[in-house]
Amino acid sequence: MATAKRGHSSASKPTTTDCKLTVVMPCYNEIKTIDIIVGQVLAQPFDIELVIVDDGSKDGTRDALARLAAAHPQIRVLLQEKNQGKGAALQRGFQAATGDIVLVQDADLEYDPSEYGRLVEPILEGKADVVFGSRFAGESHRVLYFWHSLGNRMLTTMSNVVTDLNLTDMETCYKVFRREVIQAIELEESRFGIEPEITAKIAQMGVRVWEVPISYNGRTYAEGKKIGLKDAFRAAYAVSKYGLVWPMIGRSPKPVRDSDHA
Ligand SMILES: Nc1nc2c(ncn2[C@@H]2O[C@H](COP(=O)(O)OP(=O)(O)O)[C@@H](O)[C@H]2O)c(=O)[nH]1
Ligand SMILES: [Mg+2]
Repeated sequence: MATAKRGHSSASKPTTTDCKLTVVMPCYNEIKTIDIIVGQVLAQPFDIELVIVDDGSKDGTRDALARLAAAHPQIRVLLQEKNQGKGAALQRGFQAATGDIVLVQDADLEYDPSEYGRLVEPILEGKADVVFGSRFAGESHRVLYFWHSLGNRMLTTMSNVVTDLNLTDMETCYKVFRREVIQAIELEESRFGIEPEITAKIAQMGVRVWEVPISYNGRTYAEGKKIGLKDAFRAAYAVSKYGLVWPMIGRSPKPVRDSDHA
């Protein structure tokens, strides 16, 4: 990682750099949004490697991805033979990543790539190993489902209880990692249980976690949102499956030495 190119909102702080950013995009039947989101990602002022993992799409997304990959050398498309879930797609994308920093980007338009600058800033400043973008930390967001947001808050609280992290949005898509950190974690969850699993394993590593506010343009079920009650139950199960060992055995976070950071 090295020098600064251009910042997000604050001109005085070092922000985007000529470090390489790998954006891992899990993608399942997103024909309505894939061209737009890919355009938005590639427009960000980073040296970007965009790893798109298609999860067995059947709506024409695969043809769109072939066209996009042919037009943009920064794009690598990985095809899952059959639908396996967001977690499996992320696992494949993380292993394929070659950038200094790895960031998760969903293929719908709920999260805004113009916020990458603020998301990577704590890592570039050498303060963080992992950054979560929080939809509940004060940025603008579309007003949508109450029960859905209550579910999110409950899952975050349950996760915090077992990990002893004070996150405000465990389920966020925007999770950013130093590549060495995410590639050191063995992941198992194939579907939406991946979010609490990543969070618990990050907590157990004792790396430095930061949270930054992000905006959120949530979509409705009519607009294509797919996550549902079943996924919430699986996430709750994953919170206890991967998180419970942590306070029980009273392990202290391992200090991260300065020499561990690029
Ligand atoms: N729902 C769903 N999304 C998947 C799957 N595999 C990959 N994805 C991608 O994972 C991301 C999150 O899914 P999404 O349905 O937007 O979740 P939600 O917005 O939280 O309801 C999107 O980019 C999906 O295209 C899958 O099997 N099911
Ligand atoms: Mg989504």
